[in-house]
Amino acid sequence: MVELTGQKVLVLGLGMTGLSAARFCTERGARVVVADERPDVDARALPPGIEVRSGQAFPDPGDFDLVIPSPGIPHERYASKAKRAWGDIELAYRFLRIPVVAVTGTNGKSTTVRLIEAMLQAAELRARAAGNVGDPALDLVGQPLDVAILEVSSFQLEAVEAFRPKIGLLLNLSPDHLDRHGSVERYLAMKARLFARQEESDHAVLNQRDVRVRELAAGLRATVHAFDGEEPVERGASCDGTCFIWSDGDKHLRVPLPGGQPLREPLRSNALAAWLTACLLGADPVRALGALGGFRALPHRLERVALRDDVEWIDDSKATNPGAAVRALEGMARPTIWIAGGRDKGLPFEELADARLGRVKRVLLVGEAAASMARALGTRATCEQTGTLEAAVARAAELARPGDAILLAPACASFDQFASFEERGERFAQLVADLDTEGSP
Ligand code: UMA
Repeated sequence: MVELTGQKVLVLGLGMTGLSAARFCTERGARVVVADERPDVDARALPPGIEVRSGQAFPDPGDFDLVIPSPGIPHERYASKAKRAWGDIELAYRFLRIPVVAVTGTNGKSTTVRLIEAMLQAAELRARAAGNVGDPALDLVGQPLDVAILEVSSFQLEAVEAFRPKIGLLLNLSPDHLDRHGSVERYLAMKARLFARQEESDHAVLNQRDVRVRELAAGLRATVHAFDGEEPVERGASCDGTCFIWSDGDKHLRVPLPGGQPLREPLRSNALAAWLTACLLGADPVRALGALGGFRALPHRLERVALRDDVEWIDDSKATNPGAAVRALEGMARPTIWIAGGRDKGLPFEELADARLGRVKRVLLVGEAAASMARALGTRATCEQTGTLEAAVARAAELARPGDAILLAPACASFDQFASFEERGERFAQLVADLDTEGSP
């Protein structure tokens, strides 16, 4: 526990994190200053007594006992001058009195934390997810819970110190956020901080199919458990099509999937990681897996938005990096028309050309990255540059035949044409719904 009473605290950024950190510290007797470079911040939700400095340069971090940066503010902006700098994840960890599960990886984090939450709740453990998934981590402090589940981004891992989750999950690693971290190596190093303080009595749950994750496993102190959607594992969880299997050496526990339905990637891997975590926390394996039956995909993550004339329209707008798009494409069961493109984040597109593209009939490219993606895909796929999402949807409707799928998996950020990946996904769903209207008598 940390004593905040009388401490001078500087909160950097007044978004979701800043608001929760400022409230948290004020309630515990700290003298809080909140700084945000935006001039038009809305400080009405802050409790009284907090000084707000907006629309100006950040104060000197050295003048404060503790600096709490929001995830969007890079390390270089405060770290060298601050006496102590802890992000909200670190602060929450120091106040939580319950086991913490922390989930990171390039893709699938939010789905996995929601799965863990649902599985633990199905096994009657009081569990709640927070962190990068939406509700700030500090909201969990003091709640009547058995387990805290935190989604942790590479941005948040820049500002941890003693953070030691009981179970740390690394779902996958592919290049992302290079504009912030500068290099793939530094991005990977940030992700690895999840495990830095773990000891042998802690657990690391790692994706055996991901080569970058496997390489990282060798240096960990925690007990390693693998999950693998295709091959058996020695210690951890695997899938034989219709059952999940929890293995420890020669001991194997098989549990049938609800409804006996096989799961497609990437849901299969995310669900394996979640189930393994629930089992390690003592949840009943059968009840935990039962939660999968009622689980709905989160919005804009491989979400089926329409099935008309036996053509499936899928919104994976959250696939904002090449790794996520590859995972989506490789899980497609139908011949696929793939809509991709948007803002190029400087990530390598070669990974797309190396993916299994056998089911891709046509690629419709939109936005700023269209030309560079077409170059990277070369002769691996037939590409058309349609410019806008509107034009891509219209063209996809023209090209689709019964039995096909149309997949929006951009591999890029949305900011060239939309405010967010959510807005892009909603626009896609709307365009598809409008096709219905246009097509009806
Ligand atoms: N600000 C500055 N100067 C800067 C940068 C930001 O003053 O240089 C100010 C902005 O004016 C703004 C505030 O800081 O008022 C915003 O802070 P923030 O960008 O850290 O956003 P929060 O609202 O605190 O949301 C953050 C996460 N945002 C980011 O990591 C960018 C949310 O993840 C997270 O849900 C939330 O904390 C709760 O934990 C979002 C995200 O995009 C969903 N995450 C990335 C991802 O998933 O890929 C990592």
